[in-house]
Amino acid sequence: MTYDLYIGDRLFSSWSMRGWLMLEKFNLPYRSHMIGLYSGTMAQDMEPLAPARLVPALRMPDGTVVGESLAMAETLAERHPDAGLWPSDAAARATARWLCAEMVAGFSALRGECAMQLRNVWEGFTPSEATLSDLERIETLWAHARSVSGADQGPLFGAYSLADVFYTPVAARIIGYGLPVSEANRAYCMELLSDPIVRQWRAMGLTVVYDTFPYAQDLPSSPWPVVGVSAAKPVSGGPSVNAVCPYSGKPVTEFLELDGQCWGFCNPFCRNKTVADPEAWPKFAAMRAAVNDS
Ligand SMILES: N[C@@H](CCC(=O)N[C@@H](CS)C(=O)NCC(=O)O)C(=O)O
Repeated sequence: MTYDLYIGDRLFSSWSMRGWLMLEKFNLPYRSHMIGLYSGTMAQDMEPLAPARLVPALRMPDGTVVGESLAMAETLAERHPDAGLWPSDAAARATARWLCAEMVAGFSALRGECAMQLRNVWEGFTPSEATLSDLERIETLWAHARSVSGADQGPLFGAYSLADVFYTPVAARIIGYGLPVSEANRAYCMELLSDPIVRQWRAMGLTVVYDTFPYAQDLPSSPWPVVGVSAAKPVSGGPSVNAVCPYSGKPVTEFLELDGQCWGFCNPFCRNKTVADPEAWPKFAAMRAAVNDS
């Protein structure tokens, strides 16, 4: 039983990120497929999923296609009642549904003005009044969630749930544009973005090189605060410490250098995602630790 998840460019597609998190964070089996959001192939790539026309889209094991992230969330929660997608407490669950629905329907100023991008932090961005008012509303909703759940920090409803999934791209906008929120809410945003799973999503996104960066701002930027500047860099040849790829076990053909050591991978994508954020990948970390701690 495997789902097929159709997503767009990871650095920018906030809805794709939600779709991916709802499978990945709750350990549901899936294969992901890229849709060419910016390459001009989107309509053609989506044809087999018609009438779904936006990403993410989910194909269920029986072939049924679900467009719209909230419908995907509800479908997955119904099919996997023990996976904890919604909070177990009924009041918390109802409130979490409300927060997700309001996210899908609202915050148009924030979404329009601050397109999600996971590359860097824009310095000196000035939000409009309408965006400030969206942020106020988001903080009100988060405070309400915490008053219902009693969780004064961490996931909104105590245990990680779909509410945290739906607000992770909001956290990326708050951090990526330096938007004003309370210290506690900034800490919550940083916690969402520091999740190793979110770091992996971002690292995979960074493997794509854009001739023109979509949604560029005419502003100075600083490094993404979760990771900083990666200490790894790609190199053209070995020999590497390892003979086989940490991810596939296949012989290595692509290389990176990190802290004076050369490591090998079996394909450029896995090498590049590791260059982007070496700490995000448990299998690579375990391989390094096995060599360096012995
Ligand atoms: N309401 C949809 C929104 C999906 C959406 O807007 N996806 C964007 C990418 S983040 C998209 O497919 N854009 C392509 C387009 O508008 O042509 C959902 O909840 O899934």
